Amino acid sequence: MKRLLLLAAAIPFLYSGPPVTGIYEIWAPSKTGIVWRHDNALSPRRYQPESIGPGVAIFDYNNDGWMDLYFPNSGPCDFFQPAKPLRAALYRNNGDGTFTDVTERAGVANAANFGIGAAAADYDGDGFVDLLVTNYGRNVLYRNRGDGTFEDVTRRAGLDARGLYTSAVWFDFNNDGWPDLFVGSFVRYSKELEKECMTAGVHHYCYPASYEASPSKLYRNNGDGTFTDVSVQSGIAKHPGKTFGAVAADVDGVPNFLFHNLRDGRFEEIGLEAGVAYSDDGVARSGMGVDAGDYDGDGRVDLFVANLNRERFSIYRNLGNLAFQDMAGPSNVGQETYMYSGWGLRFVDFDNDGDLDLVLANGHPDDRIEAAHTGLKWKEPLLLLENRNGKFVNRSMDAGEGFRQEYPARGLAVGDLDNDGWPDIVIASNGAGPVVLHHRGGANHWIGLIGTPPGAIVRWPGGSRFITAGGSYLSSQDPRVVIGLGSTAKLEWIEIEWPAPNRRRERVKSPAVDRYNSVGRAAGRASR
Ligand SMILES: [Ca+2]
Ligand SMILES: [Ca+2]
Ligand SMILES: [Ca+2]
Ligand SMILES: [Ca+2]
Repeated sequence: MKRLLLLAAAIPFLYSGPPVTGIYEIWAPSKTGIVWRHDNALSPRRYQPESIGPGVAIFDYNNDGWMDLYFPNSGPCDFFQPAKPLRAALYRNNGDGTFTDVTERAGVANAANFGIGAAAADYDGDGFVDLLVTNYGRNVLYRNRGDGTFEDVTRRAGLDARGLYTSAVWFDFNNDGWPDLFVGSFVRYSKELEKECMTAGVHHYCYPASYEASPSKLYRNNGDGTFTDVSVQSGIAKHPGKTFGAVAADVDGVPNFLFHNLRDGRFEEIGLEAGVAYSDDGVARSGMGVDAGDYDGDGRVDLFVANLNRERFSIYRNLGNLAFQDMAGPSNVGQETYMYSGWGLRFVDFDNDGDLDLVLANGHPDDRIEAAHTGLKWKEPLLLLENRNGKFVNRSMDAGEGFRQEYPARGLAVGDLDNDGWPDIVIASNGAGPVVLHHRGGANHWIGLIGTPPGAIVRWPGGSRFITAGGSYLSSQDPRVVIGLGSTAKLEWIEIEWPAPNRRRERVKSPAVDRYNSVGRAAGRASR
């Protein structure tokens, strides 16, 4: 351990110039064509929603097998009238490292709203992925018509609600085969409700404790294009929180919505047990970005929660029976994250060796923090932490130039943008352009699966992977799963356990490795 620390500290002195290699390379806007930039609506008054977004969605809107990108933008609201019209951006992936802005033709500009986050799923089962955009104002559901265009069906679908919405998650909580929708609400907010938070006569963003909590929304998908608001009957409305991130995972054999709220930023005092108190589903409470994944390979889904600086991030090991233990200390996560404020994050096997590593996007919520606190910065670096038997080793120093820069990062999504089986990363920054980090690849083998829904479990001779929904912050992830196989070039079998209620197990013998395989309904579609 000591030796590792010394090596890491020595690297900057060994190289005088920036290394030309690294695990990730930046795909610059000049190469990708992704020149859109987020406008954070920054005002001298520092209205809270300015500091919250944006997220990013990775999804294949035109079913050509290449993952496309969607970025929400701010827009008109009670405290902000843009000087010139602002819009979100949908970029079509051309499959050659370039992207084409198709926002106008697709009709997803969301220009009338103050956009924050996005979540993609095929809610109506027509084979085309739809898009829910969360806003300060009213959320928007864009139905994918399948011809490259979308229609706003929010009102017809019954999703018209006003508020300050953050992360949304599509997840079939009642196991009827239709994806339901959780929409996190941050706080009760309007221009009039904004508080006075000042240092030396200058406004800065208030901490969440300044605001009144507001209940999140849970909508049941009726299967006919409409939704029923079940926030009250599900108990979610009884627990007004300050929800930033949200993830859905099967932590105990039944689907749980694990949403967390700030509750003055104190997770430890509430405790997860106290938080799992509504109906039969679980509710976890705390920090900002979240994710779920079985990082220690014991067959139970663990949780990760990012917090504000000096709070340490939490990695909750699932002990079974809905008991969790924070492993921040022993896992090294606490030490590596102590000075950061975390937003988008993801369990991802970046080295394709079979275990889940972590990528974290950070940034202080208050752009004026540097004037108030020495040692804290608005822009912070990304972190890449490699899982070595449950301990996380900081690999940021050799992860490429993207990990040596600092960003006002918020959203983060992981997806394979060039279909080479290696996970690329997209960061959405507050008031700046997105950052696309391309994985340079490696020698390890992998197998990709298309068509594994949230709630499914994938097993192979070397381990298992739980398919979750949501996670990160304001963002939506590549729905495909990639299993890293290390040096193993042949796989005897891979098994998919489909979600409840049928829990059917489907075993494929000698599946093709180093490529994506369609399974279930996706396989049916592919063979048509
Ligand atoms: Ca596409
Ligand atoms: Ca659809
Ligand atoms: Ca790994
Ligand atoms: Ca890739």
